[in-house]
Amino acid sequence: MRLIMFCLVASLAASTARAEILFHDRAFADAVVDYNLISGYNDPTSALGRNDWTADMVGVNQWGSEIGTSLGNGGYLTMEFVDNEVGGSGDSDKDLWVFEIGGIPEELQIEISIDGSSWLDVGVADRASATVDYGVGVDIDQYFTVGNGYDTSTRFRYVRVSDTGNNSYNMFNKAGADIDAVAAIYPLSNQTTSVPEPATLLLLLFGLALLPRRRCR
Ligand SMILES: [Ca+2]
Ligand SMILES: [Ca+2]
Ligand SMILES: [Ca+2]
Ligand SMILES: [Ca+2]
Repeated sequence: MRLIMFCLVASLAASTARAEILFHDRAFADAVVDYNLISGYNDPTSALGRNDWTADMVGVNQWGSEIGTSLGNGGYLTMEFVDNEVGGSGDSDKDLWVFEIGGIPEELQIEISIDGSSWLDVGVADRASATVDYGVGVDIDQYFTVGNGYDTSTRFRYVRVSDTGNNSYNMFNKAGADIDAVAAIYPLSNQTTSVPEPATLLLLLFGLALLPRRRCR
């Protein structure tokens, strides 16, 4: 299941047509709550809504401030999900996808919140390599404990992404981690469209399940 979800999100970023089949627009973050962007590409709204990045931008790193925003050294961006929420899958599958983009993979501290004031740190998300240009997934279930009271029934409305200070800051416009979009994967039924052609989705899932593992690493 993890492999399928990884491929599924990968195809989401790689193909607009498939993205429209699989994920509803509402799966993506809806509003900017707070930010401190220490870069030239400092329009936080470019991180809202559906992902804009396409693979043909990777070679020459040609993407504009309308595609994504750059956090800069120690910068952060807090977003709210208004027409959807973030939940845990109940296992180690990725629950949240951060479309960190650009020719240099850069790491992010990720926090989530129910109310925007009390935060759960869900670790550092780090893209595997520049070839994984569609971002990085986050599993939030591993941070649920009896002590914090969070479980698969908990729904989070806020996500804060912060630059760790360990990234590349040579290009001011694109300093630090670069965010194109943030999407909730779980609860799955709330984030996916009601597909008008179920056969298409089934064929896609079947095809993805048959992909050689190495293609998805
Ligand atoms: Ca949304
Ligand atoms: Ca999970
Ligand atoms: Ca950058
Ligand atoms: Ca964007």
